[in-house]
Amino acid sequence: MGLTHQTQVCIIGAGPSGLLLAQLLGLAGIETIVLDRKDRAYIEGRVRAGVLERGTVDALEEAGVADRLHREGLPHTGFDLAFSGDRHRIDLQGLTGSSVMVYGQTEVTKDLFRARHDAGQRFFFNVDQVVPKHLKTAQPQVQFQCDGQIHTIDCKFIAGCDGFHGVSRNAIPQNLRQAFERVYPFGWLGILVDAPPVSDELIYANHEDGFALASMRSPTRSRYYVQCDPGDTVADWSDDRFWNAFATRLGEQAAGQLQTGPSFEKSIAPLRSFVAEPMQYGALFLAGDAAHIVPPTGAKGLNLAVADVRQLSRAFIAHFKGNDDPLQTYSQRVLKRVWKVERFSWQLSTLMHQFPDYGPFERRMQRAEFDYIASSEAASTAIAENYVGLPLE
Ligand code: RFL
Ligand code: PHB
Repeated sequence: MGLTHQTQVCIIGAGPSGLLLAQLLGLAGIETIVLDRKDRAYIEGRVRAGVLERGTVDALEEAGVADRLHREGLPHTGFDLAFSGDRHRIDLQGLTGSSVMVYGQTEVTKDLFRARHDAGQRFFFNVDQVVPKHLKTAQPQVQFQCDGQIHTIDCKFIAGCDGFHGVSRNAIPQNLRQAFERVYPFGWLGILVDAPPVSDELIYANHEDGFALASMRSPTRSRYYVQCDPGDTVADWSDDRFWNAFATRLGEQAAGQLQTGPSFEKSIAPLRSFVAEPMQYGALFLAGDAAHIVPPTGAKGLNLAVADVRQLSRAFIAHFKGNDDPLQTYSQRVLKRVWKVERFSWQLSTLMHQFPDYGPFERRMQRAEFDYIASSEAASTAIAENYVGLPLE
């Protein structure tokens, strides 16, 4: 005998997608239950994204969780591309009239958790054996285990916000789904350090030793990355090795400003492009990393997740007001934008990394593309308009 619960939308996953969806639906008076296989402290501590598009900031404002973001976030009006030491600034503000906000995903997640906690959100943490069921019927269910008991949630809809390693995507019958994937032959090693950022703006650098990215979390906290081998572990990267690689790859001019220090977080992320189609099956709707992954080079993953959730929340709200059209077309509408963002992230990753199978010809092609971008306002604008975020479809 298990325990049974009722809600309107059962949300699987308490990452940014699931929490924002719960918040936007909650504000519209729609009831949700949120499940996660981890707990709140673990989720809040997961260091990931750092750059928010204008549309993401708008969504967080709409959700009523943007006060701290406006106080503590760092507006950035441009960033640098560097190639073997040469630098070109992409003037986001000048080329598009828009800018981005540097504010960590950890902080977005904390703000959302606080808002949901204050609103009395029903959560289940540390859940296991999650199974979305009866998706093509009028009585869908989510079954799971928690604290040694079997629970069943009866709901109208299920939102699969459980990230790339979640179960929701695979609940769509295999013969009805397709996956498109590219795994890149390298990873990113990232560190956090309490030292002022090497530059006021982000620097994405391609050097013959590999890619490096200088980012930040605050005026006193830096987030730096280097391209590493896909099989590397953090044990292969002492702080000394990291700082040497990072300084070389950034180029002399920037490296001259570099303040180092002991890293207090170090992790490796693989790079992947992935899209699952469709993003809906019966009562199940996918959003965020559950349906698609981008390599982090364009800072798009979290932003894409938020764009999905914005559309999905509006579609659920329309449904409960009697209009089913936006839900019916959700998958096809969001996938159009997903593919454009996949294209940009893939293109920028291809331009900025060292590929093990590249020879002198490909290297010259990368250099020519960098020189073209640096000399063409049209090419710089194409990068800028993608970086600040494409409009919702
Ligand atoms: P998440 O954040 O993975 O959350 C999914 C949640 O689901 C839970 N879960 C389950 N719960 C219940 N049952 C199951 N069976 C479950 N399986 C999983 C997980 O515990 C988790 O809590 O997905 P979501 O919400 O869609 O959010 C996506 C973003 O987290 C992701 O796209 C970004 O972090 C990507 N990303 C970046 N995005 C940006 O927009 N800008 C950036 O600057 C940026 N930098 C990055 C990044 C990702 C990185 N890594 C580590 C992958 C930098 C890095 C290094
Ligand atoms: C980050 O600050 O973590 C970050 C910034 C830009 C990216 C990826 C990650 O493209």
